[in-house]
Amino acid sequence: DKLAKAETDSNAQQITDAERMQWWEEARFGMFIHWGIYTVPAGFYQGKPVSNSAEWIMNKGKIPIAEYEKYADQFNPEKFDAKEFVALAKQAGMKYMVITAKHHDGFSMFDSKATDYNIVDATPFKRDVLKELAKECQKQGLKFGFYYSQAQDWHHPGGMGNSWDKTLKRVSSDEYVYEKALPEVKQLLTEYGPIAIFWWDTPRAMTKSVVDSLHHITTALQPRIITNDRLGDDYPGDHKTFERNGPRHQPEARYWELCQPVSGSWGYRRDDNKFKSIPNLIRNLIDQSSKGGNYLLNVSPTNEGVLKPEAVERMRAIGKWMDKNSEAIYGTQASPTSTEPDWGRITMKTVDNKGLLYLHVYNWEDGATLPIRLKNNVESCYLLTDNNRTFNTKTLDEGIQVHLTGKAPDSVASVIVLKLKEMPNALPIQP
Ligand code: FUL
Repeated sequence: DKLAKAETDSNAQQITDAERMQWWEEARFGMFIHWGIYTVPAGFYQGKPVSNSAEWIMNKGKIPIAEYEKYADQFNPEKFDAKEFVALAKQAGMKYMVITAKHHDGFSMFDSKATDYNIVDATPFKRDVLKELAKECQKQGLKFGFYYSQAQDWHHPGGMGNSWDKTLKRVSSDEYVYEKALPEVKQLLTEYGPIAIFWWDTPRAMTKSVVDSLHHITTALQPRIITNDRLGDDYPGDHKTFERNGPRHQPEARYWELCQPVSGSWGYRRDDNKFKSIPNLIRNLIDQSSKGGNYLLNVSPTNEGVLKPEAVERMRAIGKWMDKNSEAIYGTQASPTSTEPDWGRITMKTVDNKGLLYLHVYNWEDGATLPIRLKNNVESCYLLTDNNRTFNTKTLDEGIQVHLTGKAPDSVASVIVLKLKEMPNALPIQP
C-alpha cells in the first residue's frame, strides 16, 4: 500500500537532517494562517467579547457543541482567493505558509474523510480551502504546511479539552485518535501534494504509542517533512517553537521559530485593533534572524475570506523593506557577537571563509559610532542598498568601530555590510 511504498522510497532517498532542514533554515520568514468557523462569532458570544484569542471562543465561552456547530451554517467566505493569499505572502518576502487544518474546536478546514464536520460537508461554502492553497503554493513556489491540533478536540467525545458540554458521552482518547486524528493526518499527507511542514499543537496527554504512530506516518508519507516540537511531551521534533515573544539570547536549539500574530488574536476577532506597527514587525523579523531563528507571522482571514486592510498594508510594507534588504535576512546566521546591541541587530553569512556581517541600524545618528565587539580586520564597509556609500571603520582593542555619516537611509532599519578579512573573532561579553 501507499504507506509501505512511501517508506521504501524514504529509505532509498536517505537525506541528512541538515539537508532536509536547509531550505527552512535559509527561509527565515513564513506566513501562519489561523482560520476556522470561529470567525463567524469573531470573538463575541451572547453579545460579549470572550477570550483574547478568537479561536478559543468555544472553550472560553463554554459553548455547547450543538450550538457551536451552527456557526458552520454561516461560514461562507465567498471572497476567499487562494491566489491572492499566496501572492501576498510572496510579496511580503515569506518563503512558506502554514495553515490551521484543524484547530482545537475540532472543525476540519478541508474535505475530511474522517468526519462530516468539515468545510466541504458542513458549510454553504463547500470549498476545500486547503486544497486551493496547496495548489496555489505549488504554482507560485511557496512551501506549504499544516497546523494540526492532534490532542485537543472539543468536538469529538474522545478528544481532549471539552469539560463543559455534559451531553458529551465520553469515549477513549484512542477512539478519537484512530477514528479522526490519524486518518485526517494521513489524508492531509497524501492528497495535498508535497507538504513541507507539519505544525503539531499541543503536546498534552498524548500516549507514547499515539505520538509514535503520528510521527511515523508523517515522516513515512512525506520523508522531507519538517515538524515542530509540539507533538508529544518528549518529542523534540525538528524545531523548537516560541510563541508570541521571541528569546532574548540565541537559543541552544539549532532550529527554532517564533510565531506571532500580526494583531492581538490568532483567529479573527472583529474588535481586534492591536496591530503591531510596521517598524515593529520588520524589526521582529530582523531580531529572530539575528539570533538564528525563523519568524512565522500570523494573519487572520475574516468570515468573508479576506484579510483586514491593516494586515495587507503591513505585509506590503515588510515586502518593500525586504525588496531592498532581503539579502541580510535569507540564508543568514546568528550574530557572532552580542545579540542585542542598543543601536540595532547583526546578521551574518560566511563567504570564502570570511565573515560578512549585516548591521541593521535602527538608531542612526550622523556622526555616531557603532561599536562591534569583534577583533577583526575590515575589508570593506558600505550600505547594502548603495555600495558607493561607504563608511570609515577602525579596529581597536575594544573592537571594531563603524562611523555613521549623513541621514538614515531607512527609518526602520538601514543595513550596512561589514566585510571582514577573516572569520569573525568575538571579544568576550562585557561584564
Ligand atoms: C497555541 C494555541 O492554543 C493557540 O490557539 C494558537 O494556535 C497558538 C499558535 O498555539 O498553543
